[in-house]
Amino acid sequence: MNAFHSFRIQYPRKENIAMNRRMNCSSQLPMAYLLQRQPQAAAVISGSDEYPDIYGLVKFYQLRTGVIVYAEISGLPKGSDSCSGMIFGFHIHAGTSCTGNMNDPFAGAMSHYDRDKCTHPHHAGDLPPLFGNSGKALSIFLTNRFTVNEIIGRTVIIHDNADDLMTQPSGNSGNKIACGVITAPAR
Ligand SMILES: [Cu+2]
Ligand SMILES: [Zn+2]
Repeated sequence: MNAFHSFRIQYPRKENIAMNRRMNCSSQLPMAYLLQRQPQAAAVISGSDEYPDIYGLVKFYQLRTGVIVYAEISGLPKGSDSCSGMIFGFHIHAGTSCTGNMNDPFAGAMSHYDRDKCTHPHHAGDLPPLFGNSGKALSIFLTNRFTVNEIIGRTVIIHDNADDLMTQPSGNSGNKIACGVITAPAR
Protein backbone atom coordinates (compact mmCIF):
# COMPACT_ATOMS: atom_id res chain seq x y z
CA MET A 1 0.00 0.00 0.00
CA ASN A 2 1.18 3.52 -0.74
CA ALA A 3 2.08 5.05 2.63
CA PHE A 4 0.76 8.44 1.57
CA HIS A 5 -2.74 7.02 1.32
CA SER A 6 -2.88 5.00 4.53
CA PHE A 7 -4.25 6.31 7.83
CA ARG A 8 -6.86 8.38 6.02
CA ILE A 9 -9.63 9.79 8.13
CA GLN A 10 -12.85 8.76 6.44
CA TYR A 11 -16.03 10.57 7.37
CA PRO A 12 -19.47 9.60 6.09
CA ARG A 13 -20.18 11.84 3.13
CA LYS A 14 -23.06 13.79 4.67
CA GLU A 15 -21.18 14.41 7.90
CA ASN A 16 -18.10 15.46 5.96
CA ILE A 17 -19.99 18.17 4.09
CA ALA A 18 -21.59 19.44 7.30
CA MET A 19 -18.25 19.48 9.06
CA ASN A 20 -16.55 21.40 6.29
CA ARG A 21 -19.34 23.95 6.29
CA ARG A 22 -19.08 24.39 10.05
CA MET A 23 -15.31 24.73 9.93
CA ASN A 24 -15.42 27.19 7.08
CA CYS A 25 -17.53 29.49 9.25
CA SER A 26 -14.98 29.69 12.05
CA SER A 27 -11.69 29.01 10.33
CA GLN A 28 -9.96 28.96 6.97
CA LEU A 29 -8.95 25.32 7.41
CA PRO A 30 -11.48 22.71 6.32
CA MET A 31 -9.58 20.10 8.31
CA ALA A 32 -11.56 17.00 7.42
CA TYR A 33 -11.19 17.81 3.73
CA LEU A 34 -7.50 18.61 4.02
CA LEU A 35 -6.60 15.38 5.80
CA GLN A 36 -8.17 13.30 3.03
CA ARG A 37 -5.86 14.82 0.46
CA GLN A 38 -2.37 13.65 -0.38
CA PRO A 39 0.16 15.50 1.79
CA GLN A 40 3.09 17.36 0.21
CA ALA A 41 5.47 15.11 2.18
CA ALA A 42 5.41 12.26 4.66
CA ALA A 43 7.70 10.07 6.73
CA VAL A 44 7.14 6.39 7.44
CA ILE A 45 8.32 5.84 11.02
CA SER A 46 10.03 2.64 12.17
CA GLY A 47 11.44 1.71 15.55
CA SER A 48 15.07 0.86 16.29
CA ASP A 49 16.19 -2.75 16.85
CA GLU A 50 15.32 -2.26 20.52
CA TYR A 51 11.78 -1.01 19.65
CA PRO A 52 10.76 -3.11 16.62
CA ASP A 53 7.01 -2.65 17.25
CA ILE A 54 7.02 1.11 16.67
CA TYR A 55 5.41 1.98 13.37
CA GLY A 56 3.65 5.05 12.05
CA LEU A 57 3.22 7.82 9.58
CA VAL A 58 3.81 11.57 9.83
CA LYS A 59 2.20 13.66 7.11
CA PHE A 60 2.97 17.29 6.23
CA TYR A 61 0.45 19.59 4.55
CA GLN A 62 1.66 22.98 3.34
CA LEU A 63 -0.81 25.82 3.91
CA ARG A 64 -0.35 29.55 3.54
CA THR A 65 -0.39 29.93 7.34
CA GLY A 66 2.14 27.17 7.97
CA VAL A 67 2.40 23.41 7.88
CA ILE A 68 -0.18 21.05 9.38
CA VAL A 69 1.60 18.04 10.84
CA TYR A 70 -0.45 14.85 11.31
CA ALA A 71 1.30 12.08 13.26
CA GLU A 72 -0.17 8.65 13.98
CA ILE A 73 2.15 6.21 15.74
CA SER A 74 1.64 2.77 17.27
CA GLY A 75 3.77 0.25 19.15
CA LEU A 76 5.23 2.82 21.54
CA PRO A 77 6.37 1.77 25.05
CA LYS A 78 3.49 1.73 27.54
CA GLY A 79 3.43 3.23 31.02
CA SER A 80 2.95 0.86 33.94
CA ASP A 81 -0.11 2.53 35.46
CA SER A 82 -2.46 5.49 35.07
CA CYS A 83 0.04 7.86 36.69
CA SER A 84 2.93 7.00 34.40
CA GLY A 85 1.58 7.81 30.95
CA MET A 86 4.48 7.99 28.55
CA ILE A 87 5.53 11.20 26.80
CA PHE A 88 7.97 11.15 23.91
CA GLY A 89 10.18 13.91 22.55
CA PHE A 90 9.35 14.53 18.88
CA HIS A 91 11.49 16.53 16.47
CA ILE A 92 12.58 17.05 12.91
CA HIS A 93 16.31 16.40 12.81
CA ALA A 94 18.76 17.92 10.35
CA GLY A 95 20.31 14.64 9.21
CA THR A 96 19.10 12.83 6.13
CA SER A 97 19.30 9.15 7.12
CA CYS A 98 18.06 6.75 9.80
CA THR A 99 21.33 4.82 9.86
CA GLY A 100 23.00 4.18 13.20
CA ASN A 101 26.00 2.91 15.12
CA MET A 102 26.72 1.09 18.41
CA ASN A 103 25.92 4.16 20.55
CA ASP A 104 23.04 5.71 18.63
CA PRO A 105 20.62 3.66 16.50
CA PHE A 106 19.81 6.73 14.39
CA ALA A 107 23.07 8.67 14.43
CA GLY A 108 22.50 9.65 10.80
CA ALA A 109 19.58 11.84 11.87
CA MET A 110 22.06 14.11 13.69
CA SER A 111 20.58 16.93 15.85
CA HIS A 112 17.46 19.10 15.77
CA TYR A 113 16.84 20.93 12.51
CA ASP A 114 17.93 24.48 13.40
CA ARG A 115 17.68 26.75 10.38
CA ASP A 116 17.99 30.03 12.29
CA LYS A 117 20.60 29.15 14.96
CA CYS A 118 18.12 29.22 17.85
CA THR A 119 18.23 27.45 21.22
CA HIS A 120 15.94 24.56 22.18
CA PRO A 121 12.85 24.59 22.13
CA HIS A 122 12.97 27.28 19.46
CA HIS A 123 14.70 25.16 16.81
CA ALA A 124 12.74 25.06 13.58
CA GLY A 125 12.43 21.28 14.00
CA ASP A 126 11.10 21.28 17.57
CA LEU A 127 7.60 19.77 17.67
CA PRO A 128 5.08 19.22 20.50
CA PRO A 129 5.94 15.97 22.37
CA LEU A 130 3.79 12.92 21.65
CA PHE A 131 1.52 11.66 24.44
CA GLY A 132 1.34 7.87 24.55
CA ASN A 133 -2.02 6.13 25.03
CA SER A 134 -1.32 2.45 25.73
CA GLY A 135 1.24 2.49 22.95
CA LYS A 136 -0.58 4.73 20.49
CA ALA A 137 -0.15 8.43 19.79
CA LEU A 138 -2.07 10.83 17.58
CA SER A 139 -1.10 14.45 17.15
CA ILE A 140 -2.24 17.16 14.74
CA PHE A 141 -0.84 20.67 14.95
CA LEU A 142 0.15 23.74 12.97
CA THR A 143 3.69 25.12 12.79
CA ASN A 144 5.15 27.90 10.70
CA ARG A 145 8.75 27.25 11.72
CA PHE A 146 9.52 25.58 8.40
CA THR A 147 8.03 24.95 4.97
CA VAL A 148 7.46 21.43 3.68
CA ASN A 149 10.03 22.02 0.92
CA GLU A 150 12.87 22.68 3.34
CA ILE A 151 12.31 19.52 5.41
CA ILE A 152 12.06 17.04 2.53
CA GLY A 153 15.02 14.66 2.85
CA ARG A 154 15.44 15.35 6.59
CA THR A 155 14.31 13.03 9.38
CA VAL A 156 11.55 12.72 12.00
CA ILE A 157 12.73 11.32 15.34
CA ILE A 158 10.84 9.98 18.38
CA HIS A 159 12.70 9.81 21.72
CA ASP A 160 12.17 7.65 24.81
CA ASN A 161 11.91 10.60 27.23
CA ALA A 162 9.59 13.59 27.45
CA ASP A 163 11.03 16.79 26.03
CA ASP A 164 11.34 19.23 28.97
CA LEU A 165 11.33 22.16 26.51
CA MET A 166 14.21 23.72 28.45
CA THR A 167 17.46 21.70 28.68
CA GLN A 168 20.05 22.39 25.94
CA PRO A 169 20.59 21.25 23.31
CA SER A 170 17.66 18.84 23.00
CA GLY A 171 15.28 19.04 25.98
CA ASN A 172 16.78 16.02 27.78
CA SER A 173 14.61 13.83 25.60
CA GLY A 174 16.91 10.81 25.84
CA ASN A 175 17.58 8.17 23.23
CA LYS A 176 16.24 8.01 19.71
CA ILE A 177 13.76 5.10 19.50
CA ALA A 178 12.15 5.62 16.08
CA CYS A 179 13.00 7.40 12.84
CA GLY A 180 11.69 8.15 9.37
CA VAL A 181 13.05 10.05 6.38
CA ILE A 182 10.71 12.76 5.04
CA THR A 183 9.94 12.20 1.37
CA ALA A 184 7.69 13.81 -1.22
CA PRO A 185 5.24 11.55 -3.05
CA ALA A 186 5.83 10.82 -6.71
CA ARG A 187 3.56 13.10 -8.78
CU1 LIG B 1 15.01 14.66 18.53
ZN1 LIG C 1 15.37 21.50 19.71
